[in-house]
Amino acid sequence: MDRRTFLAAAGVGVSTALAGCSDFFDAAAAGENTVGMTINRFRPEELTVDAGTTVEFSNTSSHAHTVTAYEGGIPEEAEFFATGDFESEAAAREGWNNQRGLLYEGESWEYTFEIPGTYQYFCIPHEDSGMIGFIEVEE
Ligand SMILES: [Cu+2]
Repeated sequence: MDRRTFLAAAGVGVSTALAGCSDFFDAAAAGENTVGMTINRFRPEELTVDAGTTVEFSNTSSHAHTVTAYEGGIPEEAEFFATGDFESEAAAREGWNNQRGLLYEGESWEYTFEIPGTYQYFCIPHEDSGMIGFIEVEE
């Protein structure tokens, strides 16, 4: 297969995955332990990882997003997390008002999930559109 054929084949694979409704296929396209983003969704919306796994949140869209934990939506012993490294959900929301803590197109941000449990997070500008995600961390 020459380079051109390969690129055409790869292109077909990517668009098929993006067109599908299944988070499973989107996850496969984005790679393991990676959460991608569309204009107003995290892909996959739910991801299960082992404790100690570093998850990459990658802005694969042309819109700016945030990755912001719901303070009441993470395990009690877990630390709050957010792009922009804010210390609380309120601080992150205030930061967004000042255009801070945003991930722009092509940027990514990593977080290591140490404590088992369910983590609920969202994108501040697209929360109302339902841009909410879950990371399930297993022992
Ligand atoms: Cu967003």
